[in-house]
Amino acid sequence: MKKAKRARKPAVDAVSPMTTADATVATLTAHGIDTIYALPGVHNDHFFDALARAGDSVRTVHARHEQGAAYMALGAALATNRPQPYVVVPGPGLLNTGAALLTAYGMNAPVLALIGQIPDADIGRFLGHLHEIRDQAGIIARLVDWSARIKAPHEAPLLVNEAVRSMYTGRPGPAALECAIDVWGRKGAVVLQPPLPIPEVPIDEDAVANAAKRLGASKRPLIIVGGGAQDASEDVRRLSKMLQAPVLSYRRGRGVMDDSDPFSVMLPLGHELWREADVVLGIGTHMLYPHTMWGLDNDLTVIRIDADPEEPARIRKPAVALIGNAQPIVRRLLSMLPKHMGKRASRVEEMQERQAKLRQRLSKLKPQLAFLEAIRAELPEDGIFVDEVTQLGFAARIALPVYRPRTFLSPGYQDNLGWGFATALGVQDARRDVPVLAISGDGGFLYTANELATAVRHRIPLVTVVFADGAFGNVRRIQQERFGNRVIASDLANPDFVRFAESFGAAAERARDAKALRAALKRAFARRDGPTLIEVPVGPLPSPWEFIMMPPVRGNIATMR
Ligand SMILES: Cc1ncc(C[n+]2csc(CCOP(=O)(O)OP(=O)(O)O)c2C)c(N)n1
Ligand SMILES: [Mg+2]
Repeated sequence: MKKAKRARKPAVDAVSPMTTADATVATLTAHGIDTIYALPGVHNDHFFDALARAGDSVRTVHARHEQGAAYMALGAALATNRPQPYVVVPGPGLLNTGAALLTAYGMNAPVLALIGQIPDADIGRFLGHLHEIRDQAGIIARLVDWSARIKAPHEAPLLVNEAVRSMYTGRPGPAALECAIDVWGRKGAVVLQPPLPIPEVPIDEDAVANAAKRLGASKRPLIIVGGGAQDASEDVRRLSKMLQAPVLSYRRGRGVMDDSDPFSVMLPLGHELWREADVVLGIGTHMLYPHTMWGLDNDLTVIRIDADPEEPARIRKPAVALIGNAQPIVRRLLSMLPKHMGKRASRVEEMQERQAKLRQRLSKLKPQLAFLEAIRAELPEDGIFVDEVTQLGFAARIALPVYRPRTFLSPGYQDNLGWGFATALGVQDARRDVPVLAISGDGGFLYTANELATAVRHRIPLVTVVFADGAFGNVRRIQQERFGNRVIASDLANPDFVRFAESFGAAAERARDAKALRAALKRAFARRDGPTLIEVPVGPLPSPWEFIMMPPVRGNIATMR
């Protein structure tokens, strides 16, 4: 794995007396971790002092709200796929990070939550200590798959190592470590340990052969990719070519295929191809929409590749389940497939025609598409787009061309409004070498707009475009269309976003149309010393939902579930 290469040898391997905090920081740096997102407080004072004494080896980026710190860690983890810690106080501090941690779980992101605790001896006694919360460990255990409490200095290296390994083992995702206020500063004999190797999952050769046989015999195969395919991009592209199979992506799988390839298909075309498909290969995706909305029947063979052994059969048992990391499995499939298939007729022209027809249909979303064109024209191919739960985000998921893996970040099934701006700050902080663009609605942006202060303080050159329609526009449209125009709780009183951003010391301007947005973006990307906000005032935008929530096209939903 990438992280093993970057891992450093711990500075001390002999037994030496250290505090729990020092041992934790030393082990984090041994994993190549060089940044921690943070909001301090008395429970973690010894830990912060260890960070201060660690000097240049770890950069501490402090946010203005714990959710900001946790979203930034999420962004950094998503941008790099490397372990990314954040540290906060217990109780309210932990709960303030809840939505970010939940989203990290849903996105299988390697975020490490470091959470303070009340005095060790009093945990569970309900004495009313500062920030005490009932069963904090139990709450954390519901949010992540792996968690533990560090109870003594010598445990720190072992538990940090296990936490990091857990993030890349089985179903990937976040992990958490608690430590009590009086344990961080406790000194004891510590043996620092190098990072643990990530166990390789053996490939089930019979299952791969079975999948290769079925894919080789297929007439109209379809590949569906999710977040779990991001590191298998090259091999998925080869597989698509070999099988002449279109590859569908929606939110987390965007960028696995290069959208200049006509075989890279977005949701509405995928829906059409699902109806015709005889064999579907799902790679690192829940396949929830196809399974639960588009319909299944016995003429459709489903093959799944997933890191989580329990995932493939959750909705319906697939014909073949291949468990492990996508990349080596797809590679093995590629080597076996030629035995099971002849040369295939090219579907390039067919796919080009289908793409052209879809573009026609999508022209219904013209206002959104014009803004997305301006964005794409200025955001370089390796620039990273961070999506939000807003009209422009919904359109981007089905229409923004994406060319490279990990350059389109969307919150996945949580679709967690307000995640975008602070997450994008973490992305830009971790990838200062590429431009990062966040979009937001006026609703979503104010969830974490306070973190403009963090962006200025830490000179994070993120560019944010806020599309301001004076409403929770999506909610309002549903109320208008489906609830007899009884509009409730969906109008918004907004600040002047330009003056608001400027008051933090950020650069800001207003762009009233797509052309002005493009010009503003050019100026913004040229600025690398701090954040830029661009406000785009918009009216109501056409609904994208007919292209996203699509009806059954095969089988009988009721009997298949
Ligand atoms: C955490 C969370 N709370 C509430 C929602 C429900 N929700 C979905 S879209 C939306 C409105 C978004 O408003 P805005 O950010 O202004 O985007 P717009 O639809 O106006 O473009 C809301 C409240 C959600 N998805 N996530
Ligand atoms: Mg809005």
